[in-house]
Amino acid sequence: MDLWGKRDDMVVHEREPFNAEPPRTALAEMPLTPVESFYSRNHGPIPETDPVAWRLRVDGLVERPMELSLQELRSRFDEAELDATLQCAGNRRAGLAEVRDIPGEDPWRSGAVSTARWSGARLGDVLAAAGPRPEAAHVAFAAPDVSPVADPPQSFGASIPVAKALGPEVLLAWAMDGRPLPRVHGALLRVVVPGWIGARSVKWLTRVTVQAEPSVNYFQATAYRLLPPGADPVQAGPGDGISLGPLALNCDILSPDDGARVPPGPTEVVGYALAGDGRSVARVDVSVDGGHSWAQAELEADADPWVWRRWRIVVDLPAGAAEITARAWDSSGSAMPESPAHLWNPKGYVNNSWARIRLDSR
Ligand SMILES: Nc1nc2c(c(=O)[nH]1)N[C@H]1C(S)=C(S)[C@@H](COP(=O)(O)O)O[C@H]1N2
Ligand SMILES: [Mo]
Repeated sequence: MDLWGKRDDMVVHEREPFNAEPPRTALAEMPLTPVESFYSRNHGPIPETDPVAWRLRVDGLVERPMELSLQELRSRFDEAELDATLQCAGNRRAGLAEVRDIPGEDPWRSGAVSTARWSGARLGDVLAAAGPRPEAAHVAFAAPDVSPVADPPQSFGASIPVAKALGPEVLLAWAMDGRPLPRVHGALLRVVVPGWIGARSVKWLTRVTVQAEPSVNYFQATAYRLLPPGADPVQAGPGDGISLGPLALNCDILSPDDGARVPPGPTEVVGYALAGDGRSVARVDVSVDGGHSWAQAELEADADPWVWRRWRIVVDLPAGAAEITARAWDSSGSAMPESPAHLWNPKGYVNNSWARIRLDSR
């Protein structure tokens, strides 16, 4: 269980808790990321769930609190199936860490993003059965994995606003790519919140609580918040900074690999772009001259907003040390900032600066 069934060439940032990402070229291979390549982000030891004893509690500001076995959940609610991309708020942190040190956080490269086909009950259906009271404003998720990272150590948790929780895309998923959820990805049940940072897709789910306020869990109230550049993250407390929820528009180059040796001349470049909560990717520009001139990449047809939009382009690589740059635009006309220096923040979240790779094309 060393690599939790992942491919041998995963970049392992930590073994305990297990934190690993695939090389970018593994993500280039196909639209759905095979489970063995899917990144894994954990804040504490991976719990083992007893499928017989396990129950999901649904409580808080609801008319009819419930306690459901997996069997009851599956028989009472329709099964929905949906492709969705998960992206960690720390994806591409390595680019920010080049600007200024980010102590205590893993330097994720391009691989803390992956796509799967999820099956489960719609959270909205389960909430409708429980009957939210009028004061209901947030839906909180609890799990048993205790994180030593939290101060004081506590189990992982998160919340999302009721309006998002009722969206048909938000699932309580028991399967990934048609198979029961693997333990490392949250068995027996996990939340999947498409279009939002991965941290809200709570794994090993045990409890859904409807409440008037956001979760006070450390990972909602204190971590996964964007602090101003001058703030001391060690001193940060509940409510400081911007709470991260909906994803920011982002894109990346997946092939060729950064640093690869590629002969000059026509070269195919492949990547993805992902827009935030319900927006869609409208255009991807690629440059081989550091952003002086741009060509538009060809976008894959599928425009489902919850899934990354893959793109490709053939560029004419100059001889010598070449650099390829990519940037995306979304359906609101928003673009990505040029430099990670403008985005640097003490915990290294949301690096959506232009994607860059350097190639040796002698
Ligand atoms: N219970 C629990 N859920 C969790 C986490 C965790 O540590 N514990 N990590 C979160 C974060 S930060 C991310 S990015 C995603 C990663 O999901 P994955 O490991 O299935 O790729 O799970 C989220 N859900
Ligand atoms: Mo994350």
